[in-house]
Amino acid sequence: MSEDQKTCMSRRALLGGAGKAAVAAGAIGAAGGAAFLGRIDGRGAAGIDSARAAENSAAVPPGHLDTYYAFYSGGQSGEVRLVGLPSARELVRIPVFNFDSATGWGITNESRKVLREGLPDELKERLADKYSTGVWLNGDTHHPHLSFEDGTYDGRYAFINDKANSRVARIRLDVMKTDKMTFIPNGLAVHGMRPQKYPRTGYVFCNLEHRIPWPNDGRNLDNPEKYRTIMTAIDGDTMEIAWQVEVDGNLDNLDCDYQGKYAFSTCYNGEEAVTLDGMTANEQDWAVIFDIKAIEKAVENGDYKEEAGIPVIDGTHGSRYTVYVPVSNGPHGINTAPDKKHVSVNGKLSPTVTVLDVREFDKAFRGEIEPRDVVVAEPELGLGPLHTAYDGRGNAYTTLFIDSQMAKWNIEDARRAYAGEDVNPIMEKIDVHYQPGHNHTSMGETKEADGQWLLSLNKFSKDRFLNAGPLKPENDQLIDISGGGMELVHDGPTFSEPHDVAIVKASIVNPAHRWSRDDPYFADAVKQAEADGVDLKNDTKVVRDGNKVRVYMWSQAPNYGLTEFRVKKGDEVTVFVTNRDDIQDLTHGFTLENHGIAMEVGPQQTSSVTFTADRPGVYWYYCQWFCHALHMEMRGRMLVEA
Ligand code: K7E
Ligand code: CUA
Repeated sequence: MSEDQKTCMSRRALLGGAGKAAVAAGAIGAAGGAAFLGRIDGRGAAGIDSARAAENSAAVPPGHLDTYYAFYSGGQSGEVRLVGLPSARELVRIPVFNFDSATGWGITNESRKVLREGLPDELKERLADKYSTGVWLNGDTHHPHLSFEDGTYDGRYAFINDKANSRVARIRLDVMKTDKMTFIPNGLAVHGMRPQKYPRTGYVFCNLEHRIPWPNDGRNLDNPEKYRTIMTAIDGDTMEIAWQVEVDGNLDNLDCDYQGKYAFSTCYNGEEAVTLDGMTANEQDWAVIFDIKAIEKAVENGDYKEEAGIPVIDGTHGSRYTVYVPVSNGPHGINTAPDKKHVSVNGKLSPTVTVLDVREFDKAFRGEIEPRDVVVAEPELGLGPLHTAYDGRGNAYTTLFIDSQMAKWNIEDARRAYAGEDVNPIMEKIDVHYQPGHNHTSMGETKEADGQWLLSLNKFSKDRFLNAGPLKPENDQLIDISGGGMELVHDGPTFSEPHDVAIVKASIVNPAHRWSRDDPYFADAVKQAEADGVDLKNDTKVVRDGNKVRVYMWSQAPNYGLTEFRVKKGDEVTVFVTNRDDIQDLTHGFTLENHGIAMEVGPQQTSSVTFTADRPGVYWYYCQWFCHALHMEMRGRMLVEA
C-alpha cells in the first residue's frame, strides 16, 4: 500500500464509519464533481456532514485516492481510458488504434512502429504510398481485459480488440502504452476477446464476427455460402497468432473457463445470412465450446490446413474440437462466474439467460451427454439481456437493454428453478438510465470478485445531463452492491461508447513514475544513437547522412539541448528528444510548428519523429506540456535552407 493510500485508510478509520458508506463526500465523477467539491473545500474531511457522505458512497475527497482502476474501452474513439473508481475520475487516455494529438500517437516513430505491425502484410509496404499517414488511425475498441495468472489479474498487460480493422493490441501496464498490435486475417471484425485465465495468459482468444470468403480476393463476392469465419488464439507473450478454428455461423462474444480447458463463444447468426431478416430467421442459435487441449494436439499432429500462413483447425459441426450448444435466437454476452463453474449466455432476443456448467463439458465432448445437457439453468429475467456480472457471493447481475434495468439473480436458485423447484431466482431489479449494454463488477471477471461495485454502461443518456447537441454522451452508472442490494450512487457521462470495462483493485496495477533508460519501447532510437556515437542523455548533435539528417537533443526544464538546428530543403529529418528530467510528472514535449508534429517525452523517455523538411524558412519547435515557470520559453528554431 502506498503512503497516500495509508493516509486515506486512516482518515477513513477516523471518520468512524462502517466501510465505504462513511467515506466523505468529495469530487465525484469525471465531469460531475463540482457540486460536491464546494461542500468540503477548505474544511477537510472531518468537517463533512456524515449523513450527506453516507448518501454517496462513491465520493472520494480531494487528495484521496481511488481504490480501483477501471479500464474503459473507448468504443469508436479507438482508445482505452483509465478511470479511478469509485470516484469515476478519468486519469488518462491510452491511445491505441486512434490518432492522439497530445502524445503524438500516430506521429512518433515509436508509435508508428506499433501501428505498422497492426497492418495486414500486403498493406505494410503499399499503404505508405497510398495515404499520407501510412497507418490506420481509426479503431473500434470493445473489450478491455487484463492478463491473468491462476484466475486473477497479474498486472502485466491489458488487451483490447479493434472491431473496425480486425486487430488486437496489448497495453503495458507499467507505462500505460500500447506496445504490440496484431492484425488477424481470415475473417473481419475482431469482436469477442478474452485472455486465458488459467494457468496464465497465455492465449488471448479473439472472435472474428463477420464472415468473408477464403481467400478474400474477389472471386466469391456473391456467394455467401462460401463465406467463413474463425476463432483465433494469439500468444499474449509474443502477440503472434498461434492457431485458428473455423466455425459455422458467426462469433459474437467469448469467454473461457478457470481450468484452462475451454473457451466458448456466442453465435447470433447460425443462419449464415447477410441480411438482418436472414440472421434472425431461425428460432435457435448456439454457443460453441472450444476444446483448447484437443486443438493444441491437432496443431501438433498436423490436423489442420494453412490459411494465410496460420494453422486453421476445422471446428465446424461434427468436429471433435467443438461442441455446439443450442440456445435461443440471437445470444450476445457470455460471462464465466467467479465460482469457476457457471457460464451465462445472455439471450438478447430471448428474455432468458442460459447457464452452462463447465463441469459437464468433458462429457459433452466425449458424447456421453447431449450438447444441450450442459445447460443447468435458464432464468427468465426480462427483455434484452446482454451481459452478466458477478459479485462472488453466488449472485449475478444482468443488463436488460430493452427494459432499461439491471436484474440481480441467484445462480443456485436459478438451478433449482430449472430443476423444477418453485423458487424465483430474481432477487431485485433497478432502473438504469438508459438501455444498458455491458456491466462489470469490481474484480468480477476473476476468482477474486469482491462484490463492492457494479458499473452499468448505458448506451443512452437522454435527459440525464445538460443537452450536448444531437450527439449525446452515454451514461455509465455506478451501483454500490456492497450492502447486499443495488444502490445507484453516480451518473457519469462518457463519450463515444465505452462498450466494456474491467474494474481492478488498485494494488494490482503498479505503473512506473518514469521510464527506464533501457526500455524496449525506444530501443531503436537508442541503437541509432549508438551508431551515431551519441549519448542521448548528454549530447546534442546533428548528423548528416546524405539527405538524411538526424538531430539529437535532450530536454530538461526549461531547456532543450539545442535551441536551433539547420537543415536543407528536401532533407529527411529525424528528431530525437531525450528527457533527462528524472522528476515524477515532469513530461516535456516537442511540437514542430506547421509540420503536423507533436510528441510526448516523459521523464527519462526518448521520443523520435521523422519528416521531410520541404519548405525553406524558420520554424519554431516548442514544448507543449507545461513543465516549468519558463515553459513558454522552452523552444528553438528549425532553420530550413532553400
Ligand atoms: Cu461487448 Cu457492445 Cu461489442 Cu455487448 S458488445 S453491448
Ligand atoms: Cu518542457 Cu514545457
